[in-house]
Amino acid sequence: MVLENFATPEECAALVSQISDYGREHELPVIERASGELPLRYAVIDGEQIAESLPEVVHVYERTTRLVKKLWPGRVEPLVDRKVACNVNITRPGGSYRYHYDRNAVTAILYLNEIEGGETECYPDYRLPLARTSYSTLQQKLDRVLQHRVVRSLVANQLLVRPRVGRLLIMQGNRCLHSVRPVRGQTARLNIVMSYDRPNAQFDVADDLNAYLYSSAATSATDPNYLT
Ligand SMILES: O=C(O)CCC(=O)C(=O)O
Ligand SMILES: [Fe+2]
Repeated sequence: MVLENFATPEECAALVSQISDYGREHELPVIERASGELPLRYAVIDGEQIAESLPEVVHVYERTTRLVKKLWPGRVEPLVDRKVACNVNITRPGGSYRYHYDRNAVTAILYLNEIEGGETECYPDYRLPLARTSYSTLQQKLDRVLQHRVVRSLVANQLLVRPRVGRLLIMQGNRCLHSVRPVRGQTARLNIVMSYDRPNAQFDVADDLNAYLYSSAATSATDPNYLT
């Protein structure tokens, strides 16, 4: 689902300036992970840093939460892991985000600025879920086959969401395959990524996946989205 003008241009401009100030005052690690045709290359402000220093981002998250709860009454809550629940992604020119599924059921993305490239490429309801847990080796193999460029182009219904000021994308993050195309031009792509799931949902992949997404430390060669 794509909603226009979820945040006003003035709100977005204020958020961009607060995030840019934060980025100047703190050295944000750039996270780079090679992965098939498209790497993960971005900088991120995690939810703990946001709670401490970016109250306006917290406000937007609360507003989004009210909307998401209206869409799925009684069934969704912000993730308990505050670090993961709300993030600011900063993707500089040349950066991108690999094809993946999120660990959580519902993801909302608010775009704060207009840039060249950097479209979110979505394949709604694309995954073939095998079992109750989505982390098995077999699921990984199946996901990998469906992620292949040729398979995507043959069977998938592709939706491209361009970053526009105040635009909100809401998706079933663990069912909708998605990626971010390379950012072009001179301006960094800024957005707020907000995550929801059933009340008290736990994620078995959390520790390795958090190290992979939020630190520039080396991680194991296997994909931390799966248990192997
Ligand atoms: O920035 C985007 O458009 C997508 C980011 C994303 O998929 C994620 O942070 O999990
Ligand atoms: Fe994602």
